[in-house]
Amino acid sequence: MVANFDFENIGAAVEEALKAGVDPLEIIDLFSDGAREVGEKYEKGELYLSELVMVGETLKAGMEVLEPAIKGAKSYKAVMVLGTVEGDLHDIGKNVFGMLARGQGFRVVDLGVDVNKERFVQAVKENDASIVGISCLLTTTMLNVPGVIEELERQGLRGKVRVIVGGAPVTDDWAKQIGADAGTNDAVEGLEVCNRWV
Ligand code: B12
Repeated sequence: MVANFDFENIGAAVEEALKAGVDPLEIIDLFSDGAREVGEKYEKGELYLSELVMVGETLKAGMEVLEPAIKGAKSYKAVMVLGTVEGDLHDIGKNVFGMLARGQGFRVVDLGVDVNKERFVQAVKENDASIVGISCLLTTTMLNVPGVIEELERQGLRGKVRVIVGGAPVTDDWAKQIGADAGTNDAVEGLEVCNRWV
């Protein structure tokens, strides 16, 4: 459904799957598979940007129906500041991760997309956060992630927070090389790491 950008019917299909007892995490995996397939086609020039936009809308429509099935924690175990790095407008994966984190009892301060290093640091201070989650989907905007970590260091906050970077091009090795504590292209794996930290 994602790969066919069927944004009109995806909500009903997700609802049906949930009613049939399918695990919401399994549905997220299917979304990611569909997005990957589309991304590859776009890369090969088999799809237009307008179709990529429609895929984004389809993913969002599906996530809207999925969200209530994942939410549910009443108290929180840690505060996490989350945002998509400067220059990057992709937010679907970040929202998936944020939603799962909320569902597991984190208070998530979501700063949105195109977030510069100063806003990340300010939000850490204002919310007394212990985790910073940075999303990035473009190889070009990956270059902006080290700046956030440097700014945390400059302001004396690096020892107080753990930093996790996520997004399709992110690997744990790369994240550690740039001074983050962890990196992943999988929200569930990211959440396991955060749970170990608290
Ligand atoms: C939908 C989409 C868009 C939509 C975004 C809509 C939105 N609101 O987000 C639109 C159409 C706006 C878009 C625009 C562009 N896009 Co785009 N897009 C995609 C696409 C198809 C899917 C992304 C997605 O939502 N995936 C589904 C989610 C669930 O997966 P995910 O983001 O990876 O997130 C998962 C994990 O990574 C993780 N995660 C994500 N964030 C975080 C954060 C933390 C802390 C943690 C722990 C985990 C985590 O959790 C999620 C679940 O497991 C990808 C293809 C791909 N393979 O990713 C291309 C892709 C990312 N886009 C690409 C490009 C080139 C662009 C544009 C530059 C196109 C253009 N010419 O303008 C622009 C850039 C705009 C900008 N400045 O950001 C390229 C990037 C290539 C590269 N090497 O950098 C890709 C890879 C497509 C391709 N193969 O060419 N795009």
